[in-house]
Amino acid sequence: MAKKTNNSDTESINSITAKIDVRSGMDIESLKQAVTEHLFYQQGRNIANTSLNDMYMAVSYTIRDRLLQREHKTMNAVFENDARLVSYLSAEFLLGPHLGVNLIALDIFDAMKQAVEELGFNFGEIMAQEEEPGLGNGGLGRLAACYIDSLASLQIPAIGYGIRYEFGIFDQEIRDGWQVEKTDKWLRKGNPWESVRPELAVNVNFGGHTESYTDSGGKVYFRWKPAYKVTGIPCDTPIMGYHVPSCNFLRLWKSEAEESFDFSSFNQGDYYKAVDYKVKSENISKVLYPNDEMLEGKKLRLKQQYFFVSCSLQDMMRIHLRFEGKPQDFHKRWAIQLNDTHPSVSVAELMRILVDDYSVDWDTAWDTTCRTFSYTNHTLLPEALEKWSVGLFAYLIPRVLEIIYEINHRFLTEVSRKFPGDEGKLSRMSLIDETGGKFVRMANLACAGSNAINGVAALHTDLLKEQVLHDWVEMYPKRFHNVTNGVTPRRFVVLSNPGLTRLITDSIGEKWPGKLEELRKLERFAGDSSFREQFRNVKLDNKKRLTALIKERTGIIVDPTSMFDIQVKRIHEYKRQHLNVLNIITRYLRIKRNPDIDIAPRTFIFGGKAAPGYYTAKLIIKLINSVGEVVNSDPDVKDRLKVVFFPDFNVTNAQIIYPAADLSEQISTAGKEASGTGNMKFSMNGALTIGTLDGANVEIREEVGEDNFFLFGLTSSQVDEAKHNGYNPGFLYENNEELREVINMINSGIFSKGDRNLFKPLTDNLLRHDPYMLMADYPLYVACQDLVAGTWKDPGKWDEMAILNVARMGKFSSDRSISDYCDKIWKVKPFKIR
Ligand code: NBG
Repeated sequence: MAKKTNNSDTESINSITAKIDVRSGMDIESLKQAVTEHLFYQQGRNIANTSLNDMYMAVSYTIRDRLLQREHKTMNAVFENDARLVSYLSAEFLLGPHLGVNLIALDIFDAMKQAVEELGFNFGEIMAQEEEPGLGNGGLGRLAACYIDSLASLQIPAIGYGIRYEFGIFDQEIRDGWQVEKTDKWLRKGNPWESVRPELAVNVNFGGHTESYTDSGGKVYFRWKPAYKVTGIPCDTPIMGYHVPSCNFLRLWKSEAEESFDFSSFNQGDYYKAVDYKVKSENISKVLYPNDEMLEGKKLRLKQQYFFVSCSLQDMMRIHLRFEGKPQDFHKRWAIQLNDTHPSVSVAELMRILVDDYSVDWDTAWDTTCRTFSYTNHTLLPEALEKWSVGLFAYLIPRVLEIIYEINHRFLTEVSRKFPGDEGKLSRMSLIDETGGKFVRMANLACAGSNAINGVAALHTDLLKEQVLHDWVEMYPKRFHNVTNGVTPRRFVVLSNPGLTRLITDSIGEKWPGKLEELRKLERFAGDSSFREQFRNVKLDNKKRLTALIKERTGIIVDPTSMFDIQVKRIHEYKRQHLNVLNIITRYLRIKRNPDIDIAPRTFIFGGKAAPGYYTAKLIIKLINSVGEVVNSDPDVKDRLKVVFFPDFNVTNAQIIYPAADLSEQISTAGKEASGTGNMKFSMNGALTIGTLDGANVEIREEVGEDNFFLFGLTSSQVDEAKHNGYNPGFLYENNEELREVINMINSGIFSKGDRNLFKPLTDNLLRHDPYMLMADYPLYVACQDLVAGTWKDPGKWDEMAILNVARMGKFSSDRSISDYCDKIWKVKPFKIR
């Protein structure tokens, strides 16, 4: 980093200005000059009339210059060396703000901060200008974002492919305790990170019919005569590796009409039709569907999937041919990862491109396809398994459906050869579900056309193999792998938690963010009282930061010295935010019964969005807010309990929330959460977990040690067993006094201004069906929360446990996950550029 210049020293100024490079310089003077030039030449501003947003834009353009340079160098090196590339196909990338992580990756955070401050601006305010690209719903999209970060940091040449939604996940407001959705206009003020590449546009067919034709040699081919085409325009965002020279990119497709007006309709006077086509084309990339783990089955969603898949595969084929590769050698150039089934129509689309566009024979094309793809499953919930009606497929992408039928025909022949007479297997494994209506099963398509299939945590992979994909294990045992999820410590520790970062670096050196196993070296500080004290102070500062934000966003005043007990994630019945509420009410009741009871102050913080059409999830949000209103204002409570629903949980807010947690709530019904990744972000920031044996909790507990994890609840096999034996939640209610009082209290209308019906749908469901076993886990959860409260009374012990959590989180860096994918699945190696 350059030293600040001394204005009186003209000689030194001259020597520095001589070196200033506004496009690539990394010293403070170069950065200042670059920012000023962007302001003036690109934005038509000078320092005197610069708004905060102008400044943010200029700073970002300055950084983008430096990223593009590195991106070009990386791509040139890839071409020169004929490297194999990874393609991560995902309908979602929940990126979060770019500026901070890019500064950290380039190692110029402090230099830029100083540059901006010398130009007269507050750096924090400038960073706060960025509208995060919320192009994802939750864990699945955020995982994709962590993975492209790690791919770049490990120097694996890779492109992320997805959709450039004009409106990402909705912004959440809370009104009268209810969720209200607001359009996410993230592009309103422009996006300085993206480069639009119209020269690389591609067209995608929709509708129409297919026809066959014969070449001069008598060979039969098929041709798709589409009703219309939609153009995909690539919008690229550089993805910089951490402290390495490599920079990859994310290519997101924006849809446009092939031509802006259909002049034939226009000339016939049908102006409306002409414009309608334009609108319909642009609609494809207009908005992200806000459902996670719930199929909506809308036509536009299938159009989105096919659109981005076709654009991406055409683009990859173009790149492959530029290397002078043969079309059938596509798999030698590309390893494509399917992030869930959303992009799984790829299997048929690559077949279409090879067979129809490049005349590759079917068997060769199938071999190429299977060697190209691998598929990650992210859920066991049956309602999330995608299927599309055959009618819709035939209407939108008729040629693709024909190809799926042909794949299925050959595939089922193979199945019946391997399992003669097993009709059940044939019907379950068929790519077409004919058990009632006809549907294309996207998971089956992905499994049939991939060389590797993986779950996202050890338990999830085991359950997949036992349950949902059992037939596939019997058919293709070697295809199955587990790759436990991970998260990037650059965003979720270095950027989010500068205090902890400083403390760790001062103690064990600076390598750990790129080599998270190094954190083990912290173990020896767990018993060191001065380290513990510093650790505790860092946590307190982070809690104060969150306290201020809570006050700003909700008006609620919380005590930063109270225990921050936090559950932030999508709102879903299986994640059981309402179990957390039952515990809060239990504690509230104990205070009401005995106002002098010794209860250490606790602040319960929730955050998360509910799918707009998911009524029960929205009612859970209302319940949290309603309980909060009563508890927070009850004088008997004397501030010992506070309940906060933090609105609009997104990546930006998450970066403030995770570092401030004392207790992390990971309380899903065992067997339902595929992995979870929030659990990792909390632990890395020194929170202790209260959790079930579900998803990656199992492995987190293994790593941190059972003494440093608050475990409770039924195991996934106990859950199955209880259901099998006729689970009776009503009986549990009758026989547990505390539980009965809690449920009765909700039904009494105390939390709903006397309305006894408001929360009835929730309580009735718990008493009669309770599919997620809250009633069974309730006593175990409350007892475990008592243990948590007891441990909290011994701060030294608590800090020791928390430090050990941080020290033992090495496994959960997304760098480890990506290395696993490279070794087990993609067979690619890092590609070091100088
Ligand atoms: C989610 C799971 C999480 C998991 C993420 C990332 C879907 C369909 N699945 O448990 O629910 O951590 O994927 O793998 O969103």
